[in-house]
Amino acid sequence: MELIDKIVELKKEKKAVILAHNYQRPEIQDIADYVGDSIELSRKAMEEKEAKIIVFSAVDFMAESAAILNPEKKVLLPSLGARCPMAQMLTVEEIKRWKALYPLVPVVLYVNTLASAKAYCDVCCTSANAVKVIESVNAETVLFGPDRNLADYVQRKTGKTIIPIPEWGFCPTHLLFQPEDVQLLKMQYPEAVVMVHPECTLEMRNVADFIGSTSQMCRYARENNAKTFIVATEEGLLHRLRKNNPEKQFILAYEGAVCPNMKLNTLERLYTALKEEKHVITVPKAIAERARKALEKMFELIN
Ligand code: 5XR
Ligand code: SF4
Repeated sequence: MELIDKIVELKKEKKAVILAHNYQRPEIQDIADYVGDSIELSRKAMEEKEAKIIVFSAVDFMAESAAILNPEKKVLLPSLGARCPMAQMLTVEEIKRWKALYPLVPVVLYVNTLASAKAYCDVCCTSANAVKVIESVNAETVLFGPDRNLADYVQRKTGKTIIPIPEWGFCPTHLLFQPEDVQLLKMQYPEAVVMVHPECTLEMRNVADFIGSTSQMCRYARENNAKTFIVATEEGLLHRLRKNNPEKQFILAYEGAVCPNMKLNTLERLYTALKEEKHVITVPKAIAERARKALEKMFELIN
């Protein structure tokens, strides 16, 4: 039996749902019940009342959020090594240090943080709703982490003072994009629309026709009449974009834009994870409760 058939069979037998982030390998996206960004997927998990097991094919912090929002389900991460380096950049000690410096300033954290960090913030946001969340926060100055580029993007959009914590946080994959590459591609495809993720540098954001998260890029590409798109985000999203828009052309703005952490999840590891019910992602109750409040506050502000 083929590996894919084995996974489908096991999935039924165990009442499992497979969720894949937009940056997962094509073969994983194809076998998944849902493909999306981490919050879309966590919400899907909440809707799947019958499911006992959630295989969350993504990185550590995303599986943690799913576990926090779905405490009665078993959340499995196919590869334990799939950890987001940006999430590691903001420790609880660092947050406490900034809070001590600015005791009256609210802390907004990007969901790309560990649950332990989320437990120390007022509200979370994703790259899709960061601007809306910051606008809704009743303060002109906000502590924001860990992504410095997203912080800068939100500051420009909202006019509020955003203090990045740490001062230097970044996504190593999105930092790889350079405007020179886009300029060359534009000579070849002058009509192309340029979509850039807000985790990219300001120089990259300056050459964008559209700046948005993975879910926003999907919507934009569907609704926009352009035939060709130059895309500055992790290459996995291009599989989804091409699949959903077969008549359009998508070009990755830099060939090497791969998140190696996301790619640690393979079909083989997903199969083993489902079969052996590993690696179970759990969050200590006290932390989970506080992190859950920050996530729920985000849902409140954006609805
Ligand atoms: O960089 C990421 O990890 C992906 C992403 C996205 O656009 O999907 O930035 N994730 C955030 O939006 C967090 C929520 O899903
Ligand atoms: Fe983390 Fe960047 Fe990979 Fe997303 S793409 S999981 S932010 S390293």
